[in-house]
Formats: sequence, C-alpha cells, structure tokens
Amino acid sequence: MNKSNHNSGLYKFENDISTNESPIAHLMKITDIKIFVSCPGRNFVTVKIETDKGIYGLGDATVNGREMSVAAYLEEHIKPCLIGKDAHQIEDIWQYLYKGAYWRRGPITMAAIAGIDMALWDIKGKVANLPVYQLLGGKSRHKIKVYAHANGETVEDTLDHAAQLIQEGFKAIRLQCKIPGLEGTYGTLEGKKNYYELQSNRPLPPEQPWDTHKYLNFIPQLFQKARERFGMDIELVHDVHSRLTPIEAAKLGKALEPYNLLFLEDSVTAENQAGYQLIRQHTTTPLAVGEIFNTIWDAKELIENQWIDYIRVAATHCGGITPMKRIADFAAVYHVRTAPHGAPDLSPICHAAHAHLNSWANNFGVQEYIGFGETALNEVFKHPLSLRDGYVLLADKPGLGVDFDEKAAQKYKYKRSYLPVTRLEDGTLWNW
Ligand code: GCO
Ligand code: MG
Repeated sequence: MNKSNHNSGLYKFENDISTNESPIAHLMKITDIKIFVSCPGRNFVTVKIETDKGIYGLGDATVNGREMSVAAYLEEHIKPCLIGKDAHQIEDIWQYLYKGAYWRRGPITMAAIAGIDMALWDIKGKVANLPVYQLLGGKSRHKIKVYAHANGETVEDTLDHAAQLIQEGFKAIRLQCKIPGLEGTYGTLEGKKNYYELQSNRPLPPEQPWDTHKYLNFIPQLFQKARERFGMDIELVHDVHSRLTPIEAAKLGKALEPYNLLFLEDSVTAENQAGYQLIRQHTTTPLAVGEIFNTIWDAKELIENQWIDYIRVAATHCGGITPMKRIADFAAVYHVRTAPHGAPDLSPICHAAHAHLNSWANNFGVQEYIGFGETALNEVFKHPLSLRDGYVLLADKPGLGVDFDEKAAQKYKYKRSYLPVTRLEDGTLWNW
C-alpha cells in the first residue's frame, strides 16, 4: 500500500511484511539468533532469538541422532533471513520458512522451524506478560494428566516398577518388558538405570534383535498379570515402536482388549496411513501414533477417517506451537485427542510448550512423562513444570516460562550419538 493513504493511528498498514518492517506499531526487530548444541545428559539443539527490545525467546530444535543437521540448517539457511524481521509476525515467519524454502516438510526442516516458532511464542508471551496458554485461548484444565514408564527385564520387574509408580501417584503407566529369548529390545533396561539410548561413547548405532512371533506370544501375559495385580483402575499403555505389520497389530489389539488399554502406541509405521484402517477394522483397543510426524499432512487421513484415537505429535518435530494448535483443532472435529510425545530427547523447552498446549486444548488426552531427574539438565534448563499426584502443574510465568543457562550449557559438549537399529534374527534390517 502507498504511504500517502495510510492510517496514522496505532496500525501502519503501509508496510509490506515481506520487507523487514511490520504492519503494527509494535515493531520488535530480531537482532540475533543463537544456536546452542549441548549435552547435559543428552544432546539438545536450543534456539535463542534476541530482539532490539532486550526480550529473548527460546525454542527446542532437537532431532535425536541428527542434531548437527538442524543446527546447520538454522545457522546457514534460517538465521540470515530473519535478522531484522518483526518477532511478532509468528504466522508470517512460519509460512515464510515452510513455503519459502520450496522444499517442504521433513524432520530437519520442521525441527528448525519449530525452534524458531517456539522462541517467537515465548517472546510474544513475555511482551504480553502472559503465559503462552493465555495467548492460545486460556486454560481448559488446571492440571495435566501424564503417563509414566515402567520397564523391566521380566514381567515381575516391570510390574514392581509399575507398583512403585502407582505408589507415587501416577494414574496411567506404560508397560514395556524384555521379550524372553531376545537380547534387549525397545523399552528394556539392559543394566542401565535408564533404558534410553543415552550418550555412551558408542561410535556407531548399536544393533538389537527382533522376533515378532516371540513378541506377540509374550505381550498379552504382561498385561494379564498387570490387571491381576493392579485391578482395572490404573490406565495402561504399550508402545510397539512400529515393529508390527497391520494384521499383526490387529491381532495384538484384539488380544489386549480384555486388559482395557488407554492406547496401543505406534503399532505400525504410518507412512502408509491406511495401515491403521486395517487395524481399526479388527479391534476396539484405542490407537495412538505421531511422534515422528512432521506436519499435519502425516496425520490427515488417520484423523479424518477416525482410524486413531490419540495424535502424539511433538512441538519440536511438527514445526512448533503454531501447527500443533492447528492439528489439535483438526483432531477435535474427529474425536481424536492429543497425547504429545514426551521422551527425554525433547528438551524442557518442548515439554513446557506441550504443557501450555495441554492446558489449552479441550481435546487433550494425556501427556507422556519422563521427568527431569538429571542434575546437568536442571542446571542448564530452568523450567516451570512440577509433578503432583500423577499430574503435571504449570507455573504461571510469562512466555513458555523456561530459562537456559548458556554458560552451564558450554560445559556439556555435544557428543555424537545414535539410536539403535534393529535386525531380525536372520540379519534383515527391521524398524527400531
Ligand atoms: C516414546 C518414544 C521414544 C523414542 C525416542 C527416539 O514413546 O517415548 O518411542 O522412546 O524412541 O524419542 O528418539
Ligand atoms: Mg513411542
């Protein structure tokens, strides 16, 4: 629009947002974007956006095992485009990075966009002096139900772990157990205090074996024994980690029906979304998927066909808070609830972003919860989350409510690390 016909009140409509100026009087220039890759217990890619008003925002852009690709994407391809732009233009910046790259989607691109998006929501909240959930529309609930993880080498180990979590007040628990006859599988301890594939100086990805027949023969017993020991009140979850085919998943879902799961997670890979239609035709066990999804498109058919019950996207991996709000609203139309991914390879900034979204979304279901036990992690990230009686509470702080200690982060240097890979017993590469 021409300068001569602009309105000289609060809004200045003359500026084209593709320039570095904003249409609103509240212009707040991005002056720098810093990218930190640190390892306080495990690797995190942290984005800090600084503005000319002295207010900064933080975002999480971690892709486990591929951290340096996101850092390079941010440093080399995003940062130069955003210096001088108005930090208030979250929607335009998101579209600029998504559509403007020409190369859409993919985990690296979407994590980089997510880091920026979260940091911009953090800034907007700080400017408004409001927590981000207020900017989303306010609270639908005052506490956030979570599910904790019980893992073990044997059924007894796993159930002892679950008993301890029930004692601590958790209302929902995920059960994973080593499969007899298989050396180590997803969710088992392998002698570590934490089963996650933490930084362990392994030069290359470790390999784990898999056998579907052994797995399918074993898992129903785990849930049968859990119901015998704990009764029907406690809610139970299981993560298949995409190891099955649709008909195998259908079989497992049917076998687990008597044990009334809250949901069965990642029963098959979802590149072919119609795989879930097949599972759905055979079982009433609720289905959840989405932790590796990058955009709403990965979930579109799953949601609109009502093939799933819970959508598990993470803010860090699906492009940030902006698209996650859209996915939640879209899911609500089809009775699908949100159950955000909550693994420890998401930084406390992402966990905080989820807490704001979970406070707001009417169709929130449950949040995966691992906790923030690591000393190094708590030294680097100060977060607004606490746990009480199986629920996460979110303290009222402006923005996302997380702070990041850059000096402390420097002490914990990035360590190259890989997720494991899985092979069938004859050597065939399978899904980890
Ligand atoms: C979960 C996930 C994680 C992933 C991890 C990969 O449900 O918590 O499956 O355990 O394996 O996030 O980096
Ligand atoms: Mg999972």
